[in-house]
Amino acid sequence: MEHLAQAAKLLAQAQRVVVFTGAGISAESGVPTFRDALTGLWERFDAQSLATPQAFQDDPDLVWGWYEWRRHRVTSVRPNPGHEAVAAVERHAPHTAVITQNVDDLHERAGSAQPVHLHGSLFAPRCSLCGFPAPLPASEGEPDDGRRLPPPACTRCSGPVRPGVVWFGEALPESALEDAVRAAAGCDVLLTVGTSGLVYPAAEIPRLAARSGAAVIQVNPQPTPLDPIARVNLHGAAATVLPAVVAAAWP
Ligand code: BJW
Ligand code: ZN
Repeated sequence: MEHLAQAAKLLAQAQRVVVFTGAGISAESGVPTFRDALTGLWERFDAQSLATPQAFQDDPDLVWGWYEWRRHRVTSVRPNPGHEAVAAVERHAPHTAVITQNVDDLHERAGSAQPVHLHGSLFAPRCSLCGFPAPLPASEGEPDDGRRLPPPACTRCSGPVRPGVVWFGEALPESALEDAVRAAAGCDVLLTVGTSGLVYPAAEIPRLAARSGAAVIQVNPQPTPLDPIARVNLHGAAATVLPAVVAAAWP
């Protein structure tokens, strides 16, 4: 409780806030975290190997099938009180930037104005050869667990369409990374929620804020490598802890 009150006070007094989120914020909506993303029949694969350009080149049907299955899962779930609390922070503290590593759209659906997506989106496929944006395939219901699906062909060059996400070894979208760096370097408080803090360069964002003098507040049920830089560590689930912090900051 003492920690929660300290976090609430820091937030209420801040002029500029950054909320930095990872897969943990969507866990309670029913979206598995990245490290738990291979459930059911996908369990025999390794997420870190599938989320690579090499995997798509070697087996496009496998990778496209995995992402279509995940896109349908996200479409069928709803934002949770954690996402709603983030949108509430934006309403109370008008100079708030939401920076997410998530490829789902749950921040938008909870009312966040313009979350910055560092790792792209499940909803913005594009051609893997020429980069031309591709329409989302018409929904035929949830693809079977573990089912391969051939990617659609690009309408401009017939190349295979790929998910609009950032895979390991790929550069992050330049303007998203610039926005994130600028916001982190200029904020008074950075609230990091539900991220393992293991994947770079995104994991540099809370570290940059701390080096620039911001107070870092972390919400995570588990210890992470960000523990040492956090001024306040709130050990708990986002959907419980975030609404409590918001209620205490703006009673
Ligand atoms: C809860 C909860 C609840 C549970 N409430 N919390 C420096 C050092 C070492 C390596 C590198 C480095 N710099 C770059 C690298 C290489 C690599 C990297 O970081 N590797 C590490 C694994 C070591 N980085 C890259 O390759 C990046 N690109 C790059 O560097 O390019 C260089 C380049 C420059 C110029 C030209 C060309 C190249 C790209 C990284 C892209 C990452 N993409 C992914 C996949 C996206 C698509 C998809 O989803 O399939 O993004 S990987 C995956 O990890 C995904 C996530 O956004 C990201 C972060 O994961 P996140 O969100 O932290 O989730 P989890 O699952 O790890 O953790 C969940 C957390 O939630 C846990 O802590 C739980 O406890 C918690 N939790 N329930 C609150 N209810
Ligand atoms: Zn093309």
